[in-house]
Amino acid sequence: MKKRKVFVTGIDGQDGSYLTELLLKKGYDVYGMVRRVALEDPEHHLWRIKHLLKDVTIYPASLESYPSIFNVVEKIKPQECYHLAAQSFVSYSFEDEFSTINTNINGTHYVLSALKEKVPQCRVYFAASSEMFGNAKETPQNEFTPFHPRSPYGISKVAGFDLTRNYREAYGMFACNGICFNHESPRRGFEFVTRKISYAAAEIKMGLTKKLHLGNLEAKRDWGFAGDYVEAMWMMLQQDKPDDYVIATGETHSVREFVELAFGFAGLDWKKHVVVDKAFYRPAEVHLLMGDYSKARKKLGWKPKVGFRDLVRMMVDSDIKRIKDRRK
Ligand code: NDP
Ligand code: GDR
Repeated sequence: MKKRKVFVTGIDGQDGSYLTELLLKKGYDVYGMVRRVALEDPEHHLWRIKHLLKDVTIYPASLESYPSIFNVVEKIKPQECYHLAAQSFVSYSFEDEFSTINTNINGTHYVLSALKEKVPQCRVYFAASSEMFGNAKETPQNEFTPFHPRSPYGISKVAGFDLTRNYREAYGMFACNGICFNHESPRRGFEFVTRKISYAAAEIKMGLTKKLHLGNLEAKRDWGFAGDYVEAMWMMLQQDKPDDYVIATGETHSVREFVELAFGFAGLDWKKHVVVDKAFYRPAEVHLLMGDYSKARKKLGWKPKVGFRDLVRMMVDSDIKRIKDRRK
């Protein structure tokens, strides 16, 4: 039997790497797009998918260029597409509003339009975000909670969400939004708070540094494990009908709790090392996010497997090992 072809944008990001592992296990023929610069220096840029490169086909393309995306879609003619690529760092979106908004909104529009032109039957997943709830009107947040984004990034995801829904309604495409809450892993980018904390705890334990500068310790997030969330993405595209789903753990924890736990696992007293630094505060903060994933549980049969404590431990242990391995 011919393998199903799947196109993953953002394949070299955190989620792209876990999703690709899942799709290969399920027997898909996996194609991804990365930026040209990544192919010039794969050792550095493609570290998360180094172990998968022999099993996937990678094309250069960029979210800024419709022709590049169109050409890739035309070459692959995928049956499923997971659109994960984005400028995903909320803080940076305040520093460069224009590029975040242009890249994220246009990029999503280009992907949807190219699929509609070349393979309208292709099932497509869009990586929407809990950041769309922003200053949320209710807690926990579900699929009916109104959006009130608090950053250029959040605004760009609301537009991507609406574009995806509209391609479903206007053109009958099988297009789904995954409203994913924060999900982390040992492959998380170093600028996000969880990885910044787990890596600093490991470095301090190993005597490489002494201090960790952080912003708002009181912000609360619903943190899950990325490996669990990519399963939900895949499940959405296997349903009879396209729909939108909240993917979350249903728990919320503050940055302070994450720090306490991470430093505790490393055998450290966080109060001796953490410095609160206004430089890491955001012009507008999202104070409290907690997702209600009951629709995903009922309709997809999905639930998170890794809990908060295990996630923190996994990240700290992995960073300590990473530093030890480097020393060998
Ligand atoms: P990452 O930041 O790890 O990955 C983002 C990916 O997008 C990278 O592969 C990056 O490539 C690619 N990318 C960025 N800009 C461009 C561009 N101009 N052209 C082509 N590719 C580009 O994010 P995650 O894996 O954590 O998240 C995946 C998606 O899910 C993102 O859209 C994110 O906004 C969204 N999301 C993530 C959540 C989370 O908690 N992780 C929660 C909710 C939504 P490069 O390596 O070249 O930069
Ligand atoms: P977030 O993740 O903005 O929720 O977006 P991030 O880890 O950047 O911030 C979480 C919370 O921690 C607070 N914080 C700090 N954040 C960072 N990065 N660095 C710090 O030093 C620091 N100190 C405190 C922040 O103010 C914030 O409240 C992530 C991304 O993956 C998005 O792409 C995704 O859509 C959402 O999760 C859901």
